[in-house]
Amino acid sequence: MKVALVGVTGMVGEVMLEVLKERNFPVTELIPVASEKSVGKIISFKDKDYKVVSLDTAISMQPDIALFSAGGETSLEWAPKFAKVGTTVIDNSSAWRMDLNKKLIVPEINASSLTKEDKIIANPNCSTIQMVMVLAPLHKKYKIKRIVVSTYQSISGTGMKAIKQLENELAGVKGDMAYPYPIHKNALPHCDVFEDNGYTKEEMKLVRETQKILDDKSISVTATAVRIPTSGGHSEAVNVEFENNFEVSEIRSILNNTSGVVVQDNIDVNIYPMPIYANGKDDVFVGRIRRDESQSNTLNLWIVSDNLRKGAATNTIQIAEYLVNNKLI
Ligand code: 2RA
Repeated sequence: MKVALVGVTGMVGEVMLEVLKERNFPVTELIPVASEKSVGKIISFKDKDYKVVSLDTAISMQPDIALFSAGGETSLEWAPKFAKVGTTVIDNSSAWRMDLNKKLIVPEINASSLTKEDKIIANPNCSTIQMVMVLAPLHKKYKIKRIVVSTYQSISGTGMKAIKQLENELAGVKGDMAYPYPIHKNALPHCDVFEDNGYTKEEMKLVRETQKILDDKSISVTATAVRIPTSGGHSEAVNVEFENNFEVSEIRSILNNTSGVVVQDNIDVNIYPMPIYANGKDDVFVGRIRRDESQSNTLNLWIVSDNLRKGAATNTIQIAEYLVNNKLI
């Protein structure tokens, strides 16, 4: 499989290289792609050196698949050009997620909707992926009516500039700011830009993408996305109201039997998910499973996952694996 990795020098790009190697994805030739300033750089992959090339050069090499993590503008301009030469694109940006003609895929939930005709496939937002991984099997059983979610998002979701800002603040030195305020000893209710309705794009992604992935516009979702100075993964407090009642024991059993979800939930010995534990792992961890005693048919959950892995790189490569295994490329 000739695989182009567009945005190879970014944080998600680097994790995609790790995950491709870990999962032994059938890469016969790697085509590392980055902006002009990185062209010519050497990228090592599975004991072989590859030179970073430009987008134009990558297209001329006609990759079988292109894994994008290079921002929405690059994806809007270049994904169609790759698709035109027969390449299947899986894109991590928000560019194609709400496009009515593009699929938004979490393999464990809706990969079966993919066909050979899907040449540009959207990878959902990290905070959406971890939430729907847990809620999809519960929706199937109890039918979700409403979700109220508050996120506690790692600075790694913003990228290297944010990591550098926290390092500088901890060292007491001035430097470039990724955020409008200090992030050290702080919590910013501001992930991505604000929309006209007073919600941020990050919060509206949780609303819109959840309805698309679960294929149910009747699900009400409201979100508050908060940035906190962690680096291992995103955490989410989820309050979910179902149409039907449930037994908490049955919820646990369903989640314990959901591929890619790990239940960490024993308050007697302080067992619950945390970013320091989720960091570097591909599973979505769920705990603090408890009935919301203030409202019928309603459940509280705490969900943690590494936003760079299952939230981005691993989900992308799992989509690619599904395409290869089902002979869709
Ligand atoms: C964030 N989910 O955490 C967004 C994009 N990675 O900032």
